Amino acid sequence: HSALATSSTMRSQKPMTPAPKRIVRKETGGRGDTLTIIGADLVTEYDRAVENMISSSLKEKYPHYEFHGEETYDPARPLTDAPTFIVDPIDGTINFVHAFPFACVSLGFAVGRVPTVGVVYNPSTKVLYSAIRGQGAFLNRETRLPLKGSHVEPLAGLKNALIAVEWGSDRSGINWETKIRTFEKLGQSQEHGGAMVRAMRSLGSAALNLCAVADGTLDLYWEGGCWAWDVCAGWVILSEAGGIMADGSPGNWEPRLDGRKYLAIRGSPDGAGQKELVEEFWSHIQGPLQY
Ligand code: LIP
Repeated sequence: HSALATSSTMRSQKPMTPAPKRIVRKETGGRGDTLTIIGADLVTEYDRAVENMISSSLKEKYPHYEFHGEETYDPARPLTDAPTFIVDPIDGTINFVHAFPFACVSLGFAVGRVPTVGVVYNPSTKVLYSAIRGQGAFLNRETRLPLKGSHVEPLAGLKNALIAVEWGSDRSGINWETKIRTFEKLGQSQEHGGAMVRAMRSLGSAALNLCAVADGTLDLYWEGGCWAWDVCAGWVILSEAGGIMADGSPGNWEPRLDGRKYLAIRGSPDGAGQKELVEEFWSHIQGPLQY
């Protein structure tokens, strides 16, 4: 779809993150988004250049595998069971544009729509997460996840949890209503019927949120509206670190890779408290998520 180039309005440019030269606004098209979300759904020339670099190199080395990337996604070619690279060249583009150092390259690979290989790299912090299904998850190639000591605390309910939620780019309609009513319920005191989680964060990168749940920094992450390229890599890392991925809507323990709503829970000793935390969270969701 056509794109409209505008000049960048960078306010602060910290040395660790290269400053995007211009922002290209997404228009109505491929992903079914609407023009009303233009202000929150950005793509820079860097997103396109990085995806181009990754896809050319992967296609050269693995010509028989499919490639599914955020910037070249074609809704006429949805995800299939074929071995597929699933890539977000810059996950956390808004952070990247604002030089907030929480953005990454998210490289996933799925077979039969099962997330199988995941690599997530944040160039600002130089932190690399990686995992292969059945072979464990690693931090900076050497340290196995979960980090020693990070999962010693059993999960002890939402009121003791640090959780991540995201606004996403679509700020209207039924899904937005469900999200904001759920955010309110999660934060509200228990005497008033809320869950009163310890705290909520919105850090702006699905892949890094999943890695933070994998390494035990976060207890839980919930989002509706993101895409397979946002979650594929992080999902492998999460599962291999002992975490679980459930559906973002109540009742489904086996979410689809392209289902667009996800609930991730960190590992704990013998998995204690994981299912209970999923069910407790589901009980606070205030309406449908329709993707
Ligand atoms: C973004 C995410 C963010 C989420 C947005 C979007 P982008 O990816 O990672 O956490 O809330 O819906 O998907 O657009 O920066 O690659």
